[in-house]
Amino acid sequence: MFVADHAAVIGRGRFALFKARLHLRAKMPHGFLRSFLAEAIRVWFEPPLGLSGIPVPALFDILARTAARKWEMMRAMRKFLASAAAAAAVFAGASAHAAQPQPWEMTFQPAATDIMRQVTWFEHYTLWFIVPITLFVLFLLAYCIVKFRASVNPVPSRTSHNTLIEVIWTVGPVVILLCLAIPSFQLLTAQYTPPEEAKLTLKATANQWNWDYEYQVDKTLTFNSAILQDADRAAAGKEDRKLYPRLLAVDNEMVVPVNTMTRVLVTATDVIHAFAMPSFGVKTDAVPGRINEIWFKAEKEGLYYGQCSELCGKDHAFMPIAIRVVSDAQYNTWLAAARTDLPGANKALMAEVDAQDKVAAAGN
Ligand SMILES: [Cu+2]
Repeated sequence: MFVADHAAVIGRGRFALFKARLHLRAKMPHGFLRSFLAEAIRVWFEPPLGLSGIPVPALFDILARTAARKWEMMRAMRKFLASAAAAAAVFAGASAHAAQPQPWEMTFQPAATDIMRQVTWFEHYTLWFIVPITLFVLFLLAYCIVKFRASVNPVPSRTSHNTLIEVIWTVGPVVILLCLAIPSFQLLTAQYTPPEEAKLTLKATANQWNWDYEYQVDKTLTFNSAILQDADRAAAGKEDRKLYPRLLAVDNEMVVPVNTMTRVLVTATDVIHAFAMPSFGVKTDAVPGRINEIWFKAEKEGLYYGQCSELCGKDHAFMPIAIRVVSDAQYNTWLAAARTDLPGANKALMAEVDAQDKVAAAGN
């Protein structure tokens, strides 16, 4: 019935669309289960955004499109939830511009790169398989335990073969694994295929237990980045523990320009460490005598935190990674000043970013 409504909508424009939404909303309590199932089908078969390679079969695509169009309501609801979440993030204050682990966090940190968005998509997609399968197996177990219990089945059945069932439980898992493998390989390929040449190359060298960052630009800039000691907070102007959390804040952050293809060459001097930045969707081992390469293109300015992610010794938990994403102009000013006075350049950059955040907060 909504298909007819939808055709009318196209003809009569926005007012009709509004009316159709109202109509659908009024029907919501009855249609909820159907909406839920349609959404499940859509998420199940929608190809990951921006992924190239083997397309998802067209039939699935048509199903998904039909479902998505028919149940626009679900989207409206999600939009509402998303805007509520965004509003909550704004009210959370200083951390609105930073991505960092939160207490009792159940999901990934918000994505700051396209790759991380794809990782998040794939996680949701995978759950649509895992949860139904787990529930189904749980149901089967419970059903068998109750229905075939010894007290009501004194003489056990001697049935041992059923061709149809055996074909189903062989072909079913194969199809499910294919549904998981195809987008998984697409994502893996995307992670290892930078879409463009890097504009900035950095080298991150891990030591027990801090990082050296080398900017491979005209005149190479090298500095060390170590965990921020509480005693140094005041001198560094990093007393705001929301923005500079304990165990995550560092003395000198890696600074990179926003929307810039950045390549990071990762290595180590002593033992194996790992360079990881959750909201960028990057993680790679830092191996002595060998260089691993990662890339990212951060889309949002802010301060992002990661950690060494390979057990590397007694202070493994105390070698965080902090990346500050700033505008091109701020980056250039910082880079020029950092060559002669790194602490001064960092402070000037922090002051500028703080002032910018205050203006943005006042504008909200
Ligand atoms: Cu380490």
